[in-house]
Amino acid sequence: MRNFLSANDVEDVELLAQEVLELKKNPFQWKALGENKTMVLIFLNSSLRTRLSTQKAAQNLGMNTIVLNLGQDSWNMEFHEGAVMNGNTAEHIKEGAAVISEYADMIALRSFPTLTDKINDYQEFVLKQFMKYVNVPVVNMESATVHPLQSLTDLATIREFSTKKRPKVVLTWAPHLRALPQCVSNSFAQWMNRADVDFVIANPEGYDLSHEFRGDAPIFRNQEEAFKDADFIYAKNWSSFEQYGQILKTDFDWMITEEKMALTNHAKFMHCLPVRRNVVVSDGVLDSASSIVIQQAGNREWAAQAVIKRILENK
Ligand code: AN0
Ligand code: CP
Repeated sequence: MRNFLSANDVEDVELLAQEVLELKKNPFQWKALGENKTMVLIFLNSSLRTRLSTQKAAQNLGMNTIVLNLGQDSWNMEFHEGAVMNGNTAEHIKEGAAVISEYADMIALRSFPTLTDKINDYQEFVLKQFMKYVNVPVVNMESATVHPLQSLTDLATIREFSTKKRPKVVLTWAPHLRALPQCVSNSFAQWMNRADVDFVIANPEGYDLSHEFRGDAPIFRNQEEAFKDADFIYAKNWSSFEQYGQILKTDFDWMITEEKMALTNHAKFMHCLPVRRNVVVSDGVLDSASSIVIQQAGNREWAAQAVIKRILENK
């Protein structure tokens, strides 16, 4: 593998998820692989899990890590070709990406969508501009449309906790006060559609994800109906794709509650975190034994390690 930008860089998602769980058993076995190599992690947005787990993963493989909060500790970067840089951007991505490549053997990038410019976002403008000028392998730490390190983690976690070969997995929209990206949900759908699971989506009218990612997964407008016989409930808020970046539903009746979880087949509750308690999901669910959000977040380390290892090995 040269880059890890989305599920499209992975031939067999189930095989990679197995590698994640294997690495978890013996994380320091490959310490020599990354010796004297440096990973630069670039953040254009906030992060807790991705920031810590990706650094640890690289360090477990013997790499050195440097974190750069772009625009905060460095100059504001210009991404547009031919820009007259008389505004507040001081450095162009042409030099920026090339210079970072001089110091890095691998680069990881987080850059959220604008949620105002649908065309730019869904063309992955920032990531593509970056890829044009970078000279080393790149790991996507959440871009405008996907979050593949999260989705690989999610698949590995489902395999770890599943008692069935083909569990029923429900991706459900949940309420939120802010307009959030579609990335986690797009990406989860893309990975689940390629995995050996029975996958359905529940979301209110106006919140259908892009067909590019949801594929032919059944969509339920009735959340409670979707929950029947579910083995995994994966909750996430996203803003509308159709009415791009808008919040269309402001009440909380899609919040995940214990009553709704009782409709499932003793399902495990999953969320990528951070999560707003008693908005997205009730305390009762999050604090119950059915919630595996902490174990899920823990698996981010092994997922990142499986990806970085494959890139270091170039296979
Ligand atoms: C981000 C999102 O929804 O994409 C990051 C999640 C991993 N979440 C928030 O902005 C709250
Ligand atoms: N789930 C996740 O990516 O969390 P952070 O935004 O904190 O990295």
